[in-house]
Amino acid sequence: MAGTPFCFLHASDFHLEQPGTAGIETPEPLREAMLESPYRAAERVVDLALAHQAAFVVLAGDILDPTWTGPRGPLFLREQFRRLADAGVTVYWVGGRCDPPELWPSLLRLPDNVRRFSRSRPEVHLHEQGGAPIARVVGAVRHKKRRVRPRDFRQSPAEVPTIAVVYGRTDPEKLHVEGIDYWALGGRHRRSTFRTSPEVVHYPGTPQGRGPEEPGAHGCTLVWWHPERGFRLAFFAADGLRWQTERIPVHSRTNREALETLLRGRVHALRQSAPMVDWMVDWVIVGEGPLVDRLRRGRLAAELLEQLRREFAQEKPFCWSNSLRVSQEIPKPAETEGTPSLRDVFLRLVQQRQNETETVDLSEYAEGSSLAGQLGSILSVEDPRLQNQLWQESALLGADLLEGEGMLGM
Ligand SMILES: [Mn+2]
Repeated sequence: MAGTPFCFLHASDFHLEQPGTAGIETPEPLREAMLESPYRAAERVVDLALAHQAAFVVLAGDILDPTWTGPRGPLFLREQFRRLADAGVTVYWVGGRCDPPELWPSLLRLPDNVRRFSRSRPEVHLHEQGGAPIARVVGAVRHKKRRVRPRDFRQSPAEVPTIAVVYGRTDPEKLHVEGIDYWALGGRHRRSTFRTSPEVVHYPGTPQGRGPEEPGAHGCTLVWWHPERGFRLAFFAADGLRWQTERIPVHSRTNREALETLLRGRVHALRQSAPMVDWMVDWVIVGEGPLVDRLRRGRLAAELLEQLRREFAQEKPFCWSNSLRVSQEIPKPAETEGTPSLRDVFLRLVQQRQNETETVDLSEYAEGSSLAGQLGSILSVEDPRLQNQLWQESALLGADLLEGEGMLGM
């Protein structure tokens, strides 16, 4: 392919209407940061486009739902579009589930640098720079009743690369049609690249995680195109607040002081890895031993959580410990020779029973009791999810209760 090298920015799912989630104990400054986080992330995306002199920005849907943001959302976005307009950057915006063109307030005119796609049949824009075309951008709004039809996007071959902007779930395997070199997708909150050759199939994900189910860094993608090298994608973080689940392994001799040191060390490591972001951390302690037992059932977990919050949520960057719990994985019996401990016998039984898929039926234990009739329905568990939970809880309880059994024999 001939043509001029250029760079563009690919982003989606700003969801300005969705603040992050925070527990009731979250301190005020962090709650404030959480409410603002989608806006700050969107602003950083624009900063990145300007800093890297992107030729254009591609927005692949779910940018904002104006009915939920109120006037603030569209006003903010118009301001960001203006910043791009001042630098001569065009915005190609395809609507998704929450931002169909008809929801945009008609009183608020979009700046001229914004091209909104408004039809469900693909429209083609030729992007020019200095009077010469450098890229083709093809886009269509989501059709409410049907999945994306890749063949609708088919284009005749061109001298310049062609970028298709599409919102929604699609089968990445099917995104292979004549004349499309880059599928700029939106609607998935997790960043994912399905293919980089022969064409690129990429979701940049949301620029801001909203809760523990969206952990790790979030941002947008800067894409460089070169006539010989094709597309090169680079991730840039835009989030100001980051969720993380940190697993801390302990063993049977780990004591409280050692655990505190491990936790502190991990906080420092997180802060060092991204000094500009605030962290929301869920701690999971993995392992077994007396300490784990105390964490599971005593006051210790609450005390440690309190301590972490006092120590690391006073100054920026914040590291707020959202929760601290013990992993719910059932321990394995020890592989020792000789007479196994009662705990190991119990754990082996658990392993055996887990592989069987029978209904858990405890009604025989209630036989002869006056409550048998009333209890009948809860003593026989058929729901597989509930059954699993029951197994897990009872296995953990048993393992913990038998933990110190060696002592009894002494
Ligand atoms: Mn979305």
